[in-house]
Amino acid sequence: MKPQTLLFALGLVLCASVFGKKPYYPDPKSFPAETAVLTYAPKVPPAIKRKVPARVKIDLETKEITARLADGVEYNFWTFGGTVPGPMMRVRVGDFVEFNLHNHPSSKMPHNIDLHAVIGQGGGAEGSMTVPGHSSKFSFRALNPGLYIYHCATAPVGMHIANGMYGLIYVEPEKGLPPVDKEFYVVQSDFYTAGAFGAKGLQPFSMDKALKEQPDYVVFNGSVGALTGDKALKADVGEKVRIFFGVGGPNIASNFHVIGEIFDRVFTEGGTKVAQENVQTTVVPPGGSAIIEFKIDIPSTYILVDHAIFRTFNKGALGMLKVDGEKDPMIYTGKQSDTVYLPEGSTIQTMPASGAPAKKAARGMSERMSAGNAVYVQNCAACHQPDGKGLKNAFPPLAGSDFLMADKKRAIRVVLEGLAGKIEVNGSDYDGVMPALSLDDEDIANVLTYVRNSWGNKGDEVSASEVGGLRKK
Ligand code: HEC
Ligand SMILES: [Cu+2]
Repeated sequence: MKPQTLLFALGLVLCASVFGKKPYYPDPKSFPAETAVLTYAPKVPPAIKRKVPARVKIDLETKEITARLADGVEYNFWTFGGTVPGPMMRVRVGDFVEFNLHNHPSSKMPHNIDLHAVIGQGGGAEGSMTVPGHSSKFSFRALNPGLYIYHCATAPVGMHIANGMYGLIYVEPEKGLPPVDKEFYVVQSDFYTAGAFGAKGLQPFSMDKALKEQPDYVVFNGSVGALTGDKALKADVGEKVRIFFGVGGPNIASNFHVIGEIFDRVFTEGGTKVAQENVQTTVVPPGGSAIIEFKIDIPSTYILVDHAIFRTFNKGALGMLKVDGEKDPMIYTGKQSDTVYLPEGSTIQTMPASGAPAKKAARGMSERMSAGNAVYVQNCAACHQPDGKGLKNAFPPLAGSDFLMADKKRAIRVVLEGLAGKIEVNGSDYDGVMPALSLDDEDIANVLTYVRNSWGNKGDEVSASEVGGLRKK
């Protein structure tokens, strides 16, 4: 044999041993066994401390429930674990996961699970198809680290996802992530209801709107207000925050932004690289995710939004991160002055009329209250807040407002004509501008009846003719 031929043959053997060999996956029988910690949003399972792969057992139950989608609005959710999103799971790359899916006997539908972290038929869907009152088991090796969506993939798939069946599983890389002070689990998704946003009662799923991709609701963590008020995320000045963010869809990508913050680092698309630093808004598609990190410098209420902004102020995609701590005027001063600016010829602006078709007049107090609630949600809540408590120094409260309750005619004029100039409400001064809203007499009568009889307020009915009598001809 010529020396060249010998070298060539040797090369072949070497190549085969390096590239051709199947990678070696140790038998998980020798692994330590443990049960995964599952957490409900916005909680995140603890970081994994062990340095070796384990045999991890996960039990997850599918359950169909009726629950709150917004105030006064109920929905028949199909869920993992009884919540939307389903619980978050955390394993480590190389782990061998035994997955048990239990479908509650009260379910009407079969369900399964497609974990994007799984390499295998349907991401586990085929191995986990489970009829009501049954359990299925399949096992997988977590080959790729990253943050993955899981969802139900039972036909009609769109409907199972639209009804709430999704969540996140994080597969930690070998070295884990650098420690932070607070970790949060947030999932955005869209809902399609027979009634419009805010329409009361149990709302059935609208296949028509889902097909047109026109959601009535776009929300964080399964309902309007899941991350506001008492349920706001909390952190302190100086802390580092990490958000495990996913989009369940079914249809709508998120333009995720936190008002008043900048993302220091983003693992875009839920992958293992910090693909970008100093990010304002990150796009996350349905069935996708991102890991977002930032340090908090000053106290504030930071607002989590989908920056396709009508989704935030009109469809529910609004969350809060409340941060306490010491102010730092070297970073942000807060408002330093506020003076009236009224250039010549300026008046209160008028919002355009909606052009909605004429509607039936409400008969009686209870019809007025429910019609008024709908007007309130669409026209007033963005400023005066869903709970009527307003926002300090900006929007006066309607709940318990002495200004509102003292003078019915004045209240009608406020909504008819707008309001500017200094007023006092419950002992606090406000000097803002409320726009005239172009509502008709009926809507104004309904909304004022509603605000004068909600949140502890007690007043009489406001009629459309009372409003008409005060309308300037
Ligand atoms: C764009 C924000 C905005 C919207 C929308 C809005 N308001 Fe106001 N509203 C204000 C501001 C600001 C004031 C205080 C104005 C001032 O300081 O002179 C105010 C004042 C009031 C007051 C008198 C003060 C009080 O607290 O009692 C009433 C009553 C009121 N609004 C009712 C409504 C109703 C009802 C709607 C919906 C039909 C509505 N507002 C929509 C911003 C808004
Ligand atoms: Cu399902």
